Amino acid sequence: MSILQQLEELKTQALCELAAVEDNKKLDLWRVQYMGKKSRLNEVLRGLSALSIEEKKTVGATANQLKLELESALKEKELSLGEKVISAKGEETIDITLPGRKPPVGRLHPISQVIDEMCRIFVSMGFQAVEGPEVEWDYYNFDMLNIPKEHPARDNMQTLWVDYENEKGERPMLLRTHTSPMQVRVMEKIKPPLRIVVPGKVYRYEAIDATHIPMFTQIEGLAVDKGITLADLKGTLYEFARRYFGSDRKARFRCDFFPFVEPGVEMSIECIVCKGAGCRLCSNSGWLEILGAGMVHPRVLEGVGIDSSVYSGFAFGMGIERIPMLRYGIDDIRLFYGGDLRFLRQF
Ligand code: FA5
Repeated sequence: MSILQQLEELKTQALCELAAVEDNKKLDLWRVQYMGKKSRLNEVLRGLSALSIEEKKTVGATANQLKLELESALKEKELSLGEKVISAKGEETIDITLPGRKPPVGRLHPISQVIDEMCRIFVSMGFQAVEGPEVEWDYYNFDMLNIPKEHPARDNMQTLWVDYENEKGERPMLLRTHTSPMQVRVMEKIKPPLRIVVPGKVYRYEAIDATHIPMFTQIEGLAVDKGITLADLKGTLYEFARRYFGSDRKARFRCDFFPFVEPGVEMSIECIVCKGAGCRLCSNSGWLEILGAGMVHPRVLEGVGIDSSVYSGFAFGMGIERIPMLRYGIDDIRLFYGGDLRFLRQF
């Protein structure tokens, strides 16, 4: 039998015997037999110098690996027997004075924590939090938002279709590309005055980089009442930025286009990593766009039967991942979904 085969056999035998050990006395015997000076493993390790260079490489690595495996199995066994002590009568008892072992405790994912915090801020401003479906009709995702079939704005939202062309070419289904379809679903059911926020996942067939991923989360905001103006929109979002980022962080609005608002704007926050100087996170612009917004388009209001000559409203859609990135200086969005506990445990 080759030395490697002998080591393999030794491993099986040692681990089987260790599994059967029930008390510390037997564990000591096991330790001497398999890990002591005169053990077979030690013999092999001592004899390495007599082997050829090639053999030394393979036998040495296998023997060292086996040593590590036996040490860790021994440690585990010691822990599991740790609470057992031998009484004066030679019987095994449990030492109840030992501290208990802490069970591993999970926590909410950082994005869930941010959603909670954001909802709390908006609820304190009079908004109500609601949720909607992630698999959506083309009708709500586009048509009712003033984006008809041939509208070029559909191209900006790289859509993942669930059912692109059904037999009659009607009501195709998709993974929602934004949370805005909930504007329509809510207004169909609730008549103004209304103020809601809608957090949830959205999906886009998009190239991945430090600020873009194909599944991300958004929070939609919608307020409809008599006399709502762009000043209300700006006031609400400045107040959100002040409460979440602190009063010394700069925020800016610029014009933007979305078919379901008029006028449309985007809001950006000064980059925390470079303080506006330009870096990878902000594509060297010094700013990171966090949301699109605007005054609800009269066609959207009329589509759900709300008289746009009486009521007006504002809406916004914020990318949630970018919010903690800007607060904590996280320079890659992929970290949220990489499953690396060293990152996740920091929240
Ligand atoms: C929209 O999705 C509009 N529905 C927003 C809106 C709502 C406008 C209401 C007007 C009224 P946009 O495609 O720009 O807009 O996305 C909004 C935000 O989502 C962006 O500002 C950004 O913060 C975030 N975002 C967009 N794409 C990605 C992506 N691939 N990965 C991570 N975040 C993204």
